[in-house]
Amino acid sequence: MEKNHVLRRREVAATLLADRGDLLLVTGLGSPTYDCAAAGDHALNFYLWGAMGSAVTVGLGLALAQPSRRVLVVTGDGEMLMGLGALATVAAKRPANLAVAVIDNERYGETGMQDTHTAAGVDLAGIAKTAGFTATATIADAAGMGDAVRMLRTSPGPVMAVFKVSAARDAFVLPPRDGHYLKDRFRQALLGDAAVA
Ligand SMILES: Cc1ncc(C[n+]2csc(CCOP(=O)(O)OP(=O)(O)O)c2C)c(N)n1
Ligand SMILES: [Mg+2]
Repeated sequence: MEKNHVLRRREVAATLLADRGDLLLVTGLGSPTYDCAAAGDHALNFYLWGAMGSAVTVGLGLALAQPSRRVLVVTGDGEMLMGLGALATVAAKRPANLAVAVIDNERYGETGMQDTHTAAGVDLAGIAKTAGFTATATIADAAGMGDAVRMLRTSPGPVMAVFKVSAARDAFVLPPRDGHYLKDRFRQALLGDAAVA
């Protein structure tokens, strides 16, 4: 049941991050990281270069530690499938400031475009909703983008939007890769002088 989805992942990421304000961003490894870097590197971007399956739990920890800040996790369908248990933990903690965007190309893009289970119809938004997320949506065309972005930015969380995107590949856009640098840069931008304590 392969489908040709019309949304392009780079446009989705750029739309999600336009006028981002003081949004805190966590990105899942691989292509979603490149998509967000292509939208513009930022000190409040925390890129996960590995740790497949943990993007949502990293976002959850951040959301609980910084309850007055909006936290957005942008990850892939393969990464999300590997960390499904995180959705239950998020639902149990109910962080009102946590939003999850899944860029769903129905493939493990980074490793050769093997089908993921979403290609077989597994419904990530449905899983999140049933677990206890406040609101979820699956978006497959540009008409749904505005409402989805508003939900991710402002609706009481936890919320999830799944964007069904084309499996076309985009050029690599690689942000900094040094984990210490990224962690220190993020902490400094978020905490200022308190980051050194
Ligand atoms: C534990 C672990 N298993 C496998 C990999 C290899 N790997 C890196 S990215 C990736 C695919 C990610 O797929 P998805 O999240 O859907 O991102 P896409 O590239 O499709 O946007 C895989 C299998 C890894 N880095 N770590
Ligand atoms: Mg994928």
